[in-house]
This record gives sequence, structure tokens and C-alpha cells, in this order.
Amino acid sequence: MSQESEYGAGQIQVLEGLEAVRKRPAMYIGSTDSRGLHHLVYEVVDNSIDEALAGHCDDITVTIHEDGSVSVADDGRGIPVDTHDEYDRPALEVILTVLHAGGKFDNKSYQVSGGLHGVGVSVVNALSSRLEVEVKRDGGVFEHAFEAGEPVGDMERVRDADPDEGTGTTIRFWPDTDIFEGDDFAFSTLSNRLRELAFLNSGVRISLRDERAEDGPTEETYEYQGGIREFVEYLNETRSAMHEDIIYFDDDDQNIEVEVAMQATEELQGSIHAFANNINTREGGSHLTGFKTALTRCVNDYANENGLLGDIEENLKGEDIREGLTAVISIKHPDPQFEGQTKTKLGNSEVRGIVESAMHQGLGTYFEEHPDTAEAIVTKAVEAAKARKAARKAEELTRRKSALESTSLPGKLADCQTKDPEKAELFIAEGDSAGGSAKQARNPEFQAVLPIKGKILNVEKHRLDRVLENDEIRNMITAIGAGIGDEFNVEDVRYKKIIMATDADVDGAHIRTLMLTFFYRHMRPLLEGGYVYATQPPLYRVRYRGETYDAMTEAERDEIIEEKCDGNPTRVQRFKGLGEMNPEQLWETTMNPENRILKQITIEDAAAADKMFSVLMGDAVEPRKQFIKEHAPEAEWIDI
Ligand code: 0RA
Repeated sequence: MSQESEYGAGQIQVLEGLEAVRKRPAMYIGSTDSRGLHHLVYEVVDNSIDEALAGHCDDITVTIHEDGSVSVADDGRGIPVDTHDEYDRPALEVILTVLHAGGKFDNKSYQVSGGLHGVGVSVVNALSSRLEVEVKRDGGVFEHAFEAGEPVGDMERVRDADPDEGTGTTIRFWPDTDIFEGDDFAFSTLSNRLRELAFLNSGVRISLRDERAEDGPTEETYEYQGGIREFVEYLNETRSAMHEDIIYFDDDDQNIEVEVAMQATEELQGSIHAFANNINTREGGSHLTGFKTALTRCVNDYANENGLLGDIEENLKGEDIREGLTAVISIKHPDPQFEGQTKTKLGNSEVRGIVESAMHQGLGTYFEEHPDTAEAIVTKAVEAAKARKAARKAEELTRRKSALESTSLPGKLADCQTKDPEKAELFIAEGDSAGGSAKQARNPEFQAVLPIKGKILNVEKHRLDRVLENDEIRNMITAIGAGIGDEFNVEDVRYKKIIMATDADVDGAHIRTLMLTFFYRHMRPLLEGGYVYATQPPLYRVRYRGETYDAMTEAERDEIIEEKCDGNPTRVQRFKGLGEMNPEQLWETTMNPENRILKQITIEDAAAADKMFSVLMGDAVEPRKQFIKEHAPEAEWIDI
């Protein structure tokens, strides 16, 4: 894009070496599982986003290649290639081989760097069996390659750049499979994050290309001129909005950029997402606190000034006002402090007041200019407050007490002997017959079984008081033992593996989604802690010469028949559902920790999860059909 080059190699400072990264990868990228693997991509993309934020790049393309590598190409200024004074090596090589040598030491451009990633591309290099980089700048095309972080040969100027080629950087890396559990990049995981980045950085065009499919490459492009306004629109696609426009304002005070977009809906479930320097601050922090405080005050001020509170005697509570509200708060700070268990809580205390006054100003003006919307928002909050009070009055509290505090466990629960949550597992089994088999099949030492009747209540559509009236849900709450909603305390869980045992058919998927919606809306720390799993029972069992082989798919079955049974198996059995397996089969295929396959359900991305639940469980039919059509080919669609 831009040709200027005021930032040469000289400014790039040097800190430490890369052996440390290969020795302790988790210290740098969090983990070496699938999450860590995907962080490699984010790390490279973050550098391109930084170029975009500095105003030098507007196009980023991420490609998942057939051979398990990923490349990230941008049209930024290109990584500097001139000689680095201190190292007497090309800056490009220094940036890729020296930790923290990103060369972004001026606070003028916001770095995405922070608590989660932002450790620098050198970390990606250290954790890749191979990395290739191509830079176009200074009129030339330069190439360099690395293996396990070490340069292979010297950087080379391979040719002159065409004047109309512009400048840019392409980094392609092959994750080191000695370090990572695999190189299986998930399109949906990458697309969720890249879409989010495109929303958060309006005007940047991000494409994701997948070259692995047999029927040709697929490509999606995300570009949102409207930025987080379009993010809110997207989140509300299936919700019915109370006003057509998206409330939006921004502010730039003390070099801290604040952006807020919001829209009130008729729904019960709100969806508020806060970001700091493009990082999803799931644990909240000062920006979210400022937002909430100002929102509560603005709405109460408006309600009081206009006499709208009626027979409600006190002010509206924040939770009344936030019912059904969708909002995205995005701040960009030159020196963000990330705190909390997962380093996703914004600590900078000055941000609170800045967001608060921006909100007060922005929302105050909006209310003045849109009195009808302001009144509708107050009326909805008053309703929520009344419902909250009525529910309390109508013995909600006592019901909660008996549901949550009673020491007696549900009669249907076959509990396990161990009281150690680390070891204990709870199987929530669909239907009485699967539940019955599971009770016989289990190892009672550490496996508990709770059968539930088919379809549980859709919690997306009911307030907490109704949710608590549902027997199946009350049984789950009591069995898990950690409360619900605001009172949920993840430290009290009685089992650290909560396993949804549902059939591999459409009904099973529906029940699993209902359960997940419940966990997501009312016991979210359970999902955040990684305590929720789904069984993956095999579909086929093949026997041959006294051996037993299980297959998850038809293709796998055929492969077993060919390779293990010389094309002539003794018996091929198809399992229709868990209820049809005898206890011994159920133990062998689904419950025995030695053989079973469990899928851990995690929430990488709260906005994507929220969207998924509102699409799947909400009223709008068309978007749901569309969503299912788009996701149906992925057997793993429940992965949020
Ligand atoms: C250091 C300094 C400059 C740009 C970059 C790094 C840079 C890094 C990456 C990584 C991926 N894409 C990138 N684009 C740029 C500034 C160079 C200048 O002043 O011209």
C-alpha cells in the first residue's frame, strides 16, 4: 500500500533468544493443543492488523493449504529488509529469530499485543518446522526460509518488484507437529476470529481460503465499513430489534479510542461483548464496568426525568436494563493491562471514566434525539423489573432455595462413590432406556448417571423463574451442585466432567443443543472451564477373528473392512442409539475411559456462541435453516 519507510532496521531492539520458546511453548502461546495451534495464525494476523491500524494495509488473506501449512499475506509496508545495525543481519531475519523484536516500540500505532498473544512472529517461527517469508518493498521481492526457527541460508532478493505490485508481506508456516498435537486447522474457528477482527477494524478486508477440500478451494471475505455497528447487526440478525438504527458513538480521549454500538431487542437474552485492542475481554474489566454504570444511570435519569417509572418504587437495576440488549464495546489503548485468570480482563482503571463519560454523552444525546426509542427501552426495563419482583414474590426465592440448597440429590441420579470432583464424572443420558443401560454399565466408583427425559425446556425463551420450574433442569442443577445464574459458583461443582450422552442422530443433536443452551446461559463457567463433554459413540462395530473394531463413520467402517478384515468381516453391526446398546457395549464404546471418545465443548469465542444459540433456539426460521445448511457438513457443528 504505502511506499514510505521512515521506520528502518535501526529501531528494532533486541531482547532474548528462541530456544526458550521451543522448550516451553505453553508459556508463549498458552497451550499446544488446538487452541495454541490456532493462536499461531492469530499471532501472524495480528501483525498485519497492526499494519492496518497504522494505516498502511487494507487487505489480508489467510490460506489454509493442503499440506497443513497456513499463509498470511498482507499489503502492508513489508517487513524491513535493510541491515540491522546491532546484529549485522537483515532486519527481516532479526524480526523472525529474536523474541520481541517486532519493531513496534513507538506507542503511536496500537499494538494488538497484550495478554493473549502479541508475542511476535518469532514465536510462530520457533514453533514451526518450516517458515517461509516473502516481502515486497524497496522495489524488490525478498525471500527467506527457516526451519525450527533457524535461518536456512541467507535472505535473498529474488527479483525486482513490478511497480504495480505494491508492497506487502506473506508468511507461510508449517506448525511443528512434534510440538503441537496436530495441524488440523478448523475453518470455523479461524473464520469466527477473522470475521470478528474485520468487525473490530472497519475497512480492513480479510479473506479466508481453504484449499484442503476435495471439491476445490472455498473462500470467504469479511469486510465491514460499518465496523462494530455491523457486528451488532450481525448478532441481532435473528432477534427482533426494538428500534431500527444501531446506537453508535466513538470518542478519542487521552489517546484512548472508545467505540460503542448497541441495539435493544425484545428478547430475554442480552449479548454484550467487550474488546480491548481487538482482544475479546471475556472476563470484562474497566471498559465494561464503565459501560454498565453509564447505561444504568442514563436510562434511570431518562426514566425519572420523564416520569416513566410508574409504580416501580426504586430505580431500575442494571440487569433489568440489559435484558435483551446487544452491545459491542471496543477500546484501543496504547498500553493495555490484561489481568484475570485467563488474562482477558482489562485492568487500566482510567478507562472506566473515559467509557462512562463517552457513554453518558453519546447515549444521552441519542435519547434526546430519539424519545420514542428511549421510552420503549425504559418500558421494557420496567417490565423486566416487575417480572423480577413478581418472580421473587411468587416464592421464587424459596423455590430456588429448595432447588439449590437442599442436600438431597435427585431420585433419578445414580451418584458415584468418589466425592472428588477431579475424578468424578456425570453422564447426562438421554431417555430412560439409555439412562438405565448407563447405570448398569458404569463404574460406580467415579461415574454418576442422570437420565433426563427427551427435550428439556428451551431456556432461550423463558425467564429464570420458568426455567427453575422445569424438573429436568432442576435435577441437573442439584446434581451438578454449584447453583445457577448469578449464584453459580464453579468451585462447587461435584463433577469436573459433565458428559452429555446423546444419540448421534438429529434428536440427539437437538437435545445436546438444548442442554448446551442451558449451560451457556446459566452455567457459563462450566463451559469456560472445559467441564462439558459430549460422548461420541461409534456408529459401526466390526468383528473379525476375535478382534473388535469400532468406526465413527461409514468411510472408517469400509477402511476397517478392507485393511483389517481382508474385505471379509465376521460381523458388521450398526448402532442406532445408546439405548439400543447393551450395558457391556455401552461401557466398551462410550463410557470406558480407555476406549471412549469424548468431545470437549469449549467456547473459544463468546460472540460466535451467542450467535449460534440465538439462531438455533430463537424464533426466526430462515436464518436457522441457513445456519444449519452451512454447518451441516461439519460433523463437529456443536463446537462453539
Ligand atoms: C517492523 C517495522 C515495520 C513493519 C513491520 C515490522 C511489519 C511486520 C509485519 C508482519 C506481518 N506483516 C507485517 N508488516 C509489517 C515498519 C516498516 C516501515 O517503516 O516501512
